[in-house]
Amino acid sequence: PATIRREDYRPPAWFIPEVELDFQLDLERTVVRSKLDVRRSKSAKADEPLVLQGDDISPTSVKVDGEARTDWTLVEGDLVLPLNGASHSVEIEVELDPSTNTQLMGLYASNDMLCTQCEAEGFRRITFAPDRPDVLSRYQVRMEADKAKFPVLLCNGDKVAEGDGENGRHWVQWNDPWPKPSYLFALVAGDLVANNDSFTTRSGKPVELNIWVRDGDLDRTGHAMKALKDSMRWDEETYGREYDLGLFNIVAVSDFNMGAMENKGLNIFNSRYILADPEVATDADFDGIEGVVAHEYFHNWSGNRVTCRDWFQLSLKEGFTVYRDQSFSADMGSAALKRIEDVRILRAAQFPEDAGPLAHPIRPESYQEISNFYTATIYNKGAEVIRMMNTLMGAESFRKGTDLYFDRHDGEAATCEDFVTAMEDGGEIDLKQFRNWYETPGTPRVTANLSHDPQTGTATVHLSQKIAQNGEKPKSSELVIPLKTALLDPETGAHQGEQLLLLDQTEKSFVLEGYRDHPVLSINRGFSAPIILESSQTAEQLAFLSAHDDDPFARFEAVQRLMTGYLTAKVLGTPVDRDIILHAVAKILGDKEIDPAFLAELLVLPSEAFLGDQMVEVDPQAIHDEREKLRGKIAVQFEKQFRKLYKSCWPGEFSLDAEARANRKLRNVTLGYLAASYTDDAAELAFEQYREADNMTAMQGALAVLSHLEAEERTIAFDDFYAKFKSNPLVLDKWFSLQAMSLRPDTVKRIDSLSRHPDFTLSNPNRVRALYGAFTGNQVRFHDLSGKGYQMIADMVIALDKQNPQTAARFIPQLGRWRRYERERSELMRLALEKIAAQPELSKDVSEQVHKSLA
Ligand code: B3K
Ligand code: ZN
Repeated sequence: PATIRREDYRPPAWFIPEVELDFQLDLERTVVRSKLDVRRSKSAKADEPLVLQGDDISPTSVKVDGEARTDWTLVEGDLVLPLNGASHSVEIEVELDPSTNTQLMGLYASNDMLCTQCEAEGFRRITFAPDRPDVLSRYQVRMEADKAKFPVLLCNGDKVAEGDGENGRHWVQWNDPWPKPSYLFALVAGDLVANNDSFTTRSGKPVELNIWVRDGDLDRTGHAMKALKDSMRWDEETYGREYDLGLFNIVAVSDFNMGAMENKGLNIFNSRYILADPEVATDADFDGIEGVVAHEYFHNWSGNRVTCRDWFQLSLKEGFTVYRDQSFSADMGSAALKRIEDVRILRAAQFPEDAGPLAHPIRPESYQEISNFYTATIYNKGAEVIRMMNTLMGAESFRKGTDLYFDRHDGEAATCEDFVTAMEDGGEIDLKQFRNWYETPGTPRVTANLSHDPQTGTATVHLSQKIAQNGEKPKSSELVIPLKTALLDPETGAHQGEQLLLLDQTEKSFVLEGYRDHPVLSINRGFSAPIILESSQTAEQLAFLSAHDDDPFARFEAVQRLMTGYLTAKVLGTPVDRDIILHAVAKILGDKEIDPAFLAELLVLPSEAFLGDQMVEVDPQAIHDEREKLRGKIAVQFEKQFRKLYKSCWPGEFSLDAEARANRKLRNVTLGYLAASYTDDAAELAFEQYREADNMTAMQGALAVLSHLEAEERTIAFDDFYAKFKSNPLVLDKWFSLQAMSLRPDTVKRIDSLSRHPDFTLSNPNRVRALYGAFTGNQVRFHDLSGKGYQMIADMVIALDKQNPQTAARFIPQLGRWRRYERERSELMRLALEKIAAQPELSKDVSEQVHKSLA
């Protein structure tokens, strides 16, 4: 496949100010007529032909200025039409069969409804067009369909007319006043009902809000609607951004490759990010909905009003919008817990990516298939880079920068460089060197050492940075790394205030005055920079921070570092002291001030995957064994406390408020420890929690414990759960996932049989992720030495690639980490990749990921 390079960007030769589309919709045969008002760019050559992208479509008719034309050609799917002159009207007709579109890109069918996904390059599967984000058009769309089968017809913008046609058909005319790139086009046709509400913008404009779902799901849309209204208010208050249409529609669909899509005025969502009630959704699901609804809504400004010039700029909208949704969720709930969650995600998904063969900067230099670049790097590291700007600039100056950015580029297709320049101009700051973050792949390593001179009372923080050398070569070497730091009194833990240390050279020292005693270093507080910290802190100092640090993230981090240090030493067979950990846990458990949700966070051991990431060579079984031993020891040592906590945090009547949620979380964590304490009643306890649960958080927590056990309670509970929820696909996904995450030795076999379960299908991405996605996260079973786990994933990828390349390609990185594992596993993983690579007809998506992983 061809490689597209950032440096090869050329502005479009033709612009399309106006687009008219007419859809005759049907599941098997849809006719699309388009009328494009094409204008030659002043900088284009006078005989530059019109090239309109197409993918898997062919025109049934082409007309220019009303005259039929036959002198067009199809070149690699694209329609090439010789044209002279400056402007024309081009009409094209295309026929589609949405029912056979298994890629879920373009126009496709999901449960008898029709919907679209165009980002990044799906519009070209609907009709021929300059399918690139820097061509913005005003769209007028007429949709016509059978009224009984498709009573609801939705598109971007405002509904301007509707009526009944012949033969039981009806039509609706839509007009979107805001020029947009083709990737933001969307339509939906189906038998849907709406949760209808309204919002008045701060300048007094009324907005009609609808969340469209299938009949029967209506009473599960309340949380999403609240999140939408909260987001609309928040964006007004925090960024001064108001909604700009009279109508905002959201539609939930069951078959969707990603989480959701920000199409102008018509967001389309994976139903898992809309539907929730306590009986079917966990607290984490509720949070996911709030975050994704906000994310898509925020795109209306960061993405839609100001869009991307080309796909290399993807982080311009995604990194910024993730940062915006993270800040929103932090404001809606607990900022401390949200930050811990954000960092967990970054470390679980982005750090490994940045350390492997698929590493790329947040603004990549090249790609083969853009769908492969919707990555944790673009999204989550992109968000960290925006967060660092905020840290450097301060909130007020940051806001001045974003105001100028929105103002200056409204209605335009902008670049990351435009964003940084606007932040500099509006916020009055120099970001010249900071720009290096945009082109540097890899997670920087920072070493931090503290020295102290009792004579002068000075403490010196010695810092140095090292840029990783992997993936695309960095052009630059020195990053601007903002490190929030405090020096804690070794007795009391008090400090004289937080300081921002800017590490902007390879090495730099900061001398701080006024420390009679040797203070304890608390650095990268709040995770102010997305780096790996290599500090020389002793276990004693970490234990001190884990008891005293007033920055919740830093306190959490101290516990994590303490445990990580212990566990990695154990795996390597290095002598290490365990008592210090047990003392730290005792202190945490004894801290009366601690909030239960935070306590639960502190008690969770670093994940097996994270521990593996700290090692030069990963042995998942050894890591698992050591981690379980420590868990068991903590569990036995503090069994009484855990039992007491477990009883005392019974959340009572269901509520979504912070206290009830905290109790549910702590309850699940303590149940996990009780089960790990070799008590005889683990299965009984978990089963009782399962039976008595009035909410999914408690049920799932109980099932997660049962899933590993050899007890009849496990079978009874899983069978019961299936019987209860078999008609709810989102809950059934949990049933598949929980079994795929089981530590039982027969898990690989169980997955094999689940893949033939009547409820399993490769056609639904949620179901595929539920089974196989959960399995690849199950370190000890996925990495079973038999290699069967790898083979299973390879075979699934090969089968899925024929239907849905985008979703298939998402599984490659798990195998792509083969170089990190011990020899035997490494070889087996590589063989699985080779098997995929040897397939005769791989999609561009899978081919790019596999070849880069093997290179
Ligand atoms: N912008 C969409 C991504 C869709 C990409 C599909 N290949 C979702 C989001 O980030 O909001
Ligand atoms: Zn997004």
